[in-house]
Amino acid sequence: MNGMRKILAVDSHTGGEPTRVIVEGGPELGGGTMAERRDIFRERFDHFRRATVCEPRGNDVMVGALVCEPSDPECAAGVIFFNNVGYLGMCGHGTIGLVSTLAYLGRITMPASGPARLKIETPVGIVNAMLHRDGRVSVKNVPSYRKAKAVSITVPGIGVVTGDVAYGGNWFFLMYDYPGEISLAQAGRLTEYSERIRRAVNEIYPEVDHVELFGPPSHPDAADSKNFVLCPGGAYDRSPCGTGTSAKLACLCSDGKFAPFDTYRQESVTGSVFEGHVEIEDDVIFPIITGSAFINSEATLILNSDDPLCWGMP
Ligand code: PYC
Repeated sequence: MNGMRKILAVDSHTGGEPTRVIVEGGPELGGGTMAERRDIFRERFDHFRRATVCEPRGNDVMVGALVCEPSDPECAAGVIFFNNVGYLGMCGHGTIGLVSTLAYLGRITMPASGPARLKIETPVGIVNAMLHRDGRVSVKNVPSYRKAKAVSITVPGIGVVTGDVAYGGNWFFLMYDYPGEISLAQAGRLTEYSERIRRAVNEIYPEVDHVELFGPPSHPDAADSKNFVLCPGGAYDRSPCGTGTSAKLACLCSDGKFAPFDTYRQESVTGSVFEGHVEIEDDVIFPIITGSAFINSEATLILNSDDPLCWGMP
């Protein structure tokens, strides 16, 4: 690369968790499925991921969302999510951020009444989104399920922990009875605790890349539970985590503790809340997550070939 390259991005946050939607200037990934394009992104353009979400332009919490032409003509957009260390299958807070960004850019037409409905293609399947008239966004996620119930694992420095392994668009280990306090003041301790769990869980379930700890909500009238979610790159989710809430709903449904028309409210470690519902079709659980995103900035990222950190911190 010689000289300057410009990338247009819109930044938002969903319950405190940032999403950087790349709207122009992304790599050319061809016309395959979103999973095929994600693989090309990873193999040939990983430097673009680092340049847009890692320091010095981004940070460890930032989630990138590359908007693509969908391969399925029924979809309004395709998207590939990525973070400081790699690629995410789905991203709940990121999809809410993406829909709010498309609305901000005038790319969603509201019908005369009711919500706008759009399909979005992700590497792990099509999700159905609704932009409500008050700006909230609901995402009907990909099928979610529990793979293993009440798995007991010996974690060095902690002891035996028990939890479920479940899929909600990403893979989670869910520990329901975290013995300490879930609060921002404890974020360092929660991160270290979850890292230890992840390392031990990965000996048996290498696919698990997120750890989700649960405790009581701050205000029982405002939420049903509070969580702390460790993401693959070591940052914790500031939002209640859409895919993590989906994994939790799948577990609750499998235990017969949650059914269509019930409402579940998941509070995050920062105090933001997602509302969850489920639809069950032919015994397949589709979680529906509702939240709000707010636009923070429109940015032109400048990649200057003279900059030794042009492609992000090593
Ligand atoms: O909301 O699904 C989510 C998510 C995954 C990683 C960060 N946020």
